[in-house]
Amino acid sequence: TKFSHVIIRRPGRSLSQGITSAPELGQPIYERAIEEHYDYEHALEQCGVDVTVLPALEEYPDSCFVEDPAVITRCGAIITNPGAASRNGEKDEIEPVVRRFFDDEHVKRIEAPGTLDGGDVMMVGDHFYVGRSARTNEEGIRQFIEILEGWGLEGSEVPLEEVLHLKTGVNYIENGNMLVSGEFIDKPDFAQYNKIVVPEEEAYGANCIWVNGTVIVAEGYPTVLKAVQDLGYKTLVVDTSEYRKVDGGLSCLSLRF
Ligand code: CIR
Repeated sequence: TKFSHVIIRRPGRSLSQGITSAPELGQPIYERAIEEHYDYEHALEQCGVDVTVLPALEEYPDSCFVEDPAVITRCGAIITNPGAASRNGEKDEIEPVVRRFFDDEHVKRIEAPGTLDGGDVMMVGDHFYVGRSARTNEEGIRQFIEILEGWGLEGSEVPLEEVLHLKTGVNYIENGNMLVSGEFIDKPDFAQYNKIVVPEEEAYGANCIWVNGTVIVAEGYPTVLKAVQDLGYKTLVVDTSEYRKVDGGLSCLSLRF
């Protein structure tokens, strides 16, 4: 795998109204969120990808989490049908951007009643694990796997019990290495990988991203950082604490392809 492109979208002031499962963390502060976003952009640039920066969309508080309305594979793009009502319209905002990179035959859509969030999709080579979650349903997964198979790729379903999205708790960092936390530590689906078990108190840190040999790790998760460095990866650390307040992390903030 080698990524050439990354798409990100600036947060808006409405980020403070984003969906959250952790209101006790308080609302994200816009000024800090913007600073963190610049740091994230610069980290990506250091990984040798071309970064497309989209403008904020105030009408969609969660729209900086561009990973959810689209999934981009090496064979084509899938515009999803996001499972949260307040986010569903984000698909129409991302589609024209994705079409700058792919022709018509290589852009497919998940259609209602199927729903799917890109945060539930984890790519491991040509295999895509798809979490069945509060956002991604059976029909969404069925359509998604059918599209993948049409391109010679494959997918499998992973039922989730505890976390929002699949990649909230499990992330593949290439070379057979997978960061696992919570309910994913003992899932048979991932038994074949070299698992790096993330301790409960650093669970948020499991959401790392691999970009062309470098692993970007969230700031404040020393066990995760050391484990990744011990595997020989170059690492970059980015503070995503404002996004954490609305359940967002490193992977959610970009589309990488
Ligand atoms: C949401 O609940 O949809 C946003 N507040 C967070 C989305 C995080 N995205 C992701 O894990 N891919």
